[in-house]
Amino acid sequence: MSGIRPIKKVLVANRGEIAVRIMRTCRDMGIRSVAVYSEADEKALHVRLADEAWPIGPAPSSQSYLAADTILAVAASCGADAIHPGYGFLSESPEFAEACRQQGIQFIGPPASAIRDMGDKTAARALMQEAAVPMAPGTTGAINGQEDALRVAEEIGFPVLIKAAAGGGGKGMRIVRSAEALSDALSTASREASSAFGDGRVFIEKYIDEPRHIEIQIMADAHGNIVHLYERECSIQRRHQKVIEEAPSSILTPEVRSLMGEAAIRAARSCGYVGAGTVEFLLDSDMQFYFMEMNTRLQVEHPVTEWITGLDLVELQIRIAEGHTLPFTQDQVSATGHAIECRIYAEDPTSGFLPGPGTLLVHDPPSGPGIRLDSGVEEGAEIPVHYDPMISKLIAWGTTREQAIARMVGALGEYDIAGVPTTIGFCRYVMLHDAFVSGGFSTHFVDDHFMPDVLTVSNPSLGEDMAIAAALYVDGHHRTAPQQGPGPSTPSAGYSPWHLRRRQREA
Ligand code: MV4
Repeated sequence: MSGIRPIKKVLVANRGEIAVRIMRTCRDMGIRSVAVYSEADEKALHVRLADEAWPIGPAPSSQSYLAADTILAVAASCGADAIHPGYGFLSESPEFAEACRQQGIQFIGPPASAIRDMGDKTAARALMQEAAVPMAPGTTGAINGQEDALRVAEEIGFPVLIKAAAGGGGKGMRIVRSAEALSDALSTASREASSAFGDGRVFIEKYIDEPRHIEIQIMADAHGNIVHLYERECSIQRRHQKVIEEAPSSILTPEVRSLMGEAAIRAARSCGYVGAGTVEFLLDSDMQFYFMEMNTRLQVEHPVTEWITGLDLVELQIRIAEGHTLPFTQDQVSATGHAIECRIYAEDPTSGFLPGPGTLLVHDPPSGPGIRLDSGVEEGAEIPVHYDPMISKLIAWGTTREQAIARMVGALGEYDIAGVPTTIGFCRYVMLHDAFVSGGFSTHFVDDHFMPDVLTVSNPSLGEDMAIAAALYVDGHHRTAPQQGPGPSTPSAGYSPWHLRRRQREA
């Protein structure tokens, strides 16, 4: 008995770029793909790209992309052997993973038990301690009242961080710098956690100041083989939303990288993990790393890992779900060059990143050597108000980090979008910033270095940024052909300060 259950038809329980991304790999593998779509997505790209498409309800996610029973009914009707949940929506619902299994449909993801264990941050800490995965000092269970909190806090020393057991992604966190502030913070955090998650349990960790966020991609088959696929640096975030990710991290030493990789593998093993997963760590200025959480899904930023390793993570997920063993060992994994991803959102960086849904009147994406664009939209599409306002992910690869940055700067300059505000100018600002270029940044980058006025037309400091960009572009880009200008009235399609200014006037 081979134990292989071939997958011939995959229902993609998601929308946007990730649904499109998954369907493309299905197509490569000769697997039929099934789209589900809400009333807001009738004309969406993921619907057009699928081999079949089924409506699942009104626009609000709760009545469509989160409607587990409806989606399972579609899976039964269309004869799908497997469901790929993408990220967000039902991807980290242990109940959904379990319901798939009970219906005889392969959930392309980990066992429900692993999702449940890693979803409870105190349970996760207990498992990590058992598995000798480094963690910030703190509790492995929930805090039991004020006295317990004070005892723990004094033992580990202030500042401490109160986190919600059911949280993750930064919701319901409180930094506490003194014993006097502890009791108020504890009740506020617990109350917030109750209303946000229906679970008021909180725990305490030593607060790591100005950390970097570095995560390890792991891949586990159902036969006990687990590999890591190196790290992604995700320190450039705003309000717990990643904006720019890269692989490899520019500051990890080979020693720390392999320690982190091994710790991530132990983390995965400790919860019986199967499939693609990510172990997030905080890295302090002394290069000590601490387990933060494990994400039990394919992540938005997976393309940077794909590019440096040459692997298709969705293909691996599907092969693993079919019961195949990993087709390579850790020794056979290698990384080449450097990849950076910019998430392009329909948000206005000059007004607090306010989402700006609307019609994508122009969508003219960049291309060229070392450029990948993962997008779920086409020109003329609506960016609906109901979902995450991400338009696309722009990924640049170079043999060196400098070349990757230069290519990204060039591509951001080429990228033409009209009709909605975008974070293109913001991403360009980051790419050109000294702190980013030098690699000396932490999770505080956006707070430390970004003020909306740096993107306005009259800001004189832009001139310096432009000089840096020009230098980078010339040094790192190694042009092979003259840049083509789109016409006499518009600037060159490559790097140009005027191009940025024109876009901002229009936005
Ligand atoms: C921390 C921390 C400092 N010390 N834990 C933010 C998301 C949530 N998963 C946990 N987070 C943090 N946990 C300790 N012990 C700082 C953060 C944090 C953060 C982490 C990664 C990226 C951006 C961040 C922004 C603010 C706080």
